[in-house]
Amino acid sequence: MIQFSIITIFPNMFNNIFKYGVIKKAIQKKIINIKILNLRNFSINKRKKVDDKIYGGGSGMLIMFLPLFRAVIEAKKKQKKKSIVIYLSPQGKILNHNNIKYFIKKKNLIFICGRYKGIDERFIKTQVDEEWSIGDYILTGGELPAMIFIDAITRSIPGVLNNQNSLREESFNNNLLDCPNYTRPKNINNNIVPSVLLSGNHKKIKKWRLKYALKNTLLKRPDLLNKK
Ligand code: 4FM
Repeated sequence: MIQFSIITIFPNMFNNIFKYGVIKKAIQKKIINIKILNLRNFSINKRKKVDDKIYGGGSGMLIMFLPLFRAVIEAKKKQKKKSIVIYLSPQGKILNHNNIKYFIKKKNLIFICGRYKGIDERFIKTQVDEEWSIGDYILTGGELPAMIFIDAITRSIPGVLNNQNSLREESFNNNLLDCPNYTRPKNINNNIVPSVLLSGNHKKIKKWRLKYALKNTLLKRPDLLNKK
């Protein structure tokens, strides 16, 4: 079981996202559990304030140390195994399919979702174990990245996907894109499914798929071939 905890000022953003498909099943099978913590509940201010102006001036607000610190203590409570505190920001290490595997071995992942201009540097320095990013662009907050992390990690946990899907995944682990895939009907405006895929010859089909995976990768993502 992997415990995911999310610390956010917008807990309602997560109301529906985990109720579908593979993630829903993983929760039902108790392979993962997701806990949402509302940062405002950890404010010591009677107005539930969690942000303040930035020292040195300039526009925008910063999330304060103390509410984050208190929320992390709550997220770590009752967890016997070591927790990892992850701050999601554009300054983090960029997530890719290879480093997803590192996360599936963890027991308790705590995601800090920043908003406004970010969070107090002293929280990053003393409380954050790892800083991660989903890509080189700026979002309005860390909530969508937290959803993306949980989605991508969960589908990689053994037993979450069926065998067929996990085999497909292996090709991306190899730094290759998938080959083209087809379903019924065989003929759409004279655009016909490659005959080898209808042949039933599994050896030939495997060879065809590898060939077209290589072709796809060369045409669409040549940078992936350099890694091979
Ligand atoms: C934007 C967090 C500014 C902190 C955000 C600041 C992001 C990303 C992201 C919002 N998170 N990958 N890209 N977060 O943009 O993970 Cl200061």
